[in-house]
Amino acid sequence: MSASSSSQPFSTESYFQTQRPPAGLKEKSEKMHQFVEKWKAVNGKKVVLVTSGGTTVPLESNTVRFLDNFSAGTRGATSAEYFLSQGYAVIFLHRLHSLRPFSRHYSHSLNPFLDLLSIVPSSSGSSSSIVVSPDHTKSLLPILQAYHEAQSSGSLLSVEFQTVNDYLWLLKAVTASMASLGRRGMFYLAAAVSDFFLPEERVAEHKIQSLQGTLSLEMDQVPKVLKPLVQEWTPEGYIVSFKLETDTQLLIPKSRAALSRYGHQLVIGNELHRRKYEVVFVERNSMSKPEKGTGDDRIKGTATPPIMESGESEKLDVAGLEQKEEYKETWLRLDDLKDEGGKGRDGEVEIEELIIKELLDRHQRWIDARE
Ligand code: 9Z3
Repeated sequence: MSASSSSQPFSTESYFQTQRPPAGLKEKSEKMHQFVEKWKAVNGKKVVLVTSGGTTVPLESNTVRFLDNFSAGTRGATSAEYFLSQGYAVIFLHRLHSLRPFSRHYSHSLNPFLDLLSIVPSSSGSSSSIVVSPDHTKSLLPILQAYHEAQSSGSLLSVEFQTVNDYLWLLKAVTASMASLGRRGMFYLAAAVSDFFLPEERVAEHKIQSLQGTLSLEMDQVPKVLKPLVQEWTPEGYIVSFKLETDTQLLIPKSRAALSRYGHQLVIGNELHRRKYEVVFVERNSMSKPEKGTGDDRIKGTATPPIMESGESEKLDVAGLEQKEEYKETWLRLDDLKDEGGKGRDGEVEIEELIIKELLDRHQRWIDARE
């Protein structure tokens, strides 16, 4: 498979001009818009968009095969629960069939729900009944209560995507609605988004036949939509992106590079195998000045084009970024949470509890700093 393309890279603009919107976009966008409007009318209510799960890249339009991203959606589904418990209204934009808030505790592979249940035999000819086994009741109760609370208040809206194209169009649409929340809106972009895609004109209509021998694919780079999202679509939103690496050495320099390029508030770095136990918050040192002509200008409210256009290679001046003192890093580790006596709802410690706790303060400060 070839990962390079000889054609002109897609900018965000040319992407949306040439790639068709997915079926159902209008209805889903309208639902998200109504949700935002409902909560905007509630004084002081904060709204967060949580994106979650992997995106697919179909190889055929009658799709039999597709490329996928590993994410199960644990980070997003877990975080959504903690945001709800902290009073946020949550738009949960997630990959079809990935983990969802509340039901994630009973995923079919880890904790099949049938294992929770016991049959109570009939005593006098009436039919048998089913109950939750007593040893599961204690852990299920708070989950069910929180789920019912989210249902009755209408504070959780779940919207599905499957392909990277679905994701990009839905992200654009929901951001347009959330922009009107100003600083009350938070973007928590935890979905594992493909870096490469096949433009629709190069997607085979029917199942690719094996008769042709080897299969070569030339994929285009997905435009970096974080750039217009931060600088044009929602200049006031509090934006948190995630950076995933498998080489720990790259985590901090690449997170700094993303901050510098896009000018948003926070990058949460995580290494693939340690992601459930530790993450690093990378942000601008409040004393440091944004660089002129980079995405950093956004923190002064004067966004100008960033140093790197979409489609350019991600060459990193690691040494340069390491010398700068304008970034600070805060590591969050599960041990820190245990020390404070925290624990997840089902008794297991979850790093998302710590992440959301840290974000609350930062988001509030962002709101309070409004001029
Ligand atoms: C993340 O880094 C998430 O934390 C994970 C969560 C995908 C690792 P799980 O769903 O995993 O709990 O299994 N998300 C962002 C990944 C991503 O695509 N980041 C892009 C990048 O690293 C930038 S937006 O380049």
